[in-house]
Amino acid sequence: MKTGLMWVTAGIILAFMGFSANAQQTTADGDLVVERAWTQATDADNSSAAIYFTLRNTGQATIDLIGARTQRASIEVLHKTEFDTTGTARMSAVPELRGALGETLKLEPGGMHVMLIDLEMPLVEGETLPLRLEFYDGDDITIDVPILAADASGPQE
Ligand SMILES: [Cu+2]
Repeated sequence: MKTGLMWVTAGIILAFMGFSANAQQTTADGDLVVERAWTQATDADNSSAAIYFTLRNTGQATIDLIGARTQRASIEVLHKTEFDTTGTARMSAVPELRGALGETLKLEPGGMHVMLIDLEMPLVEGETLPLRLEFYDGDDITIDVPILAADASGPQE
């Protein structure tokens, strides 16, 4: 009985940790901290999604995010949204996102993001999406990205 209760309690704590939009996730060597990860729910008509988070460089060197991987999509690319002379938003692939010493990279709507293309199935609000971030120095970190409402504009403070 007691063991069962412990597992239930642990499950509840983990569920809260997984769902907290502002949960911090840090690489093993402590060189960077990922915060405020989120994405939007998608429907069957939309097979792509953008993922946002902030990346805080807490180490002694420049960090270079060079890729992302998830089981949930066929293709993952680093994207940047820029506005052309007519004010139209255009996304283009970038080879890396670089964060200098002490810098915080903000991936947010209208700017940098991780683009998931060809989703296996729609992203459901309330669930989380595991996403592995890969860095030039060989570091990697798997973050849990909370899936917010389709019209969400970011995690609540
Ligand atoms: Cu994009």
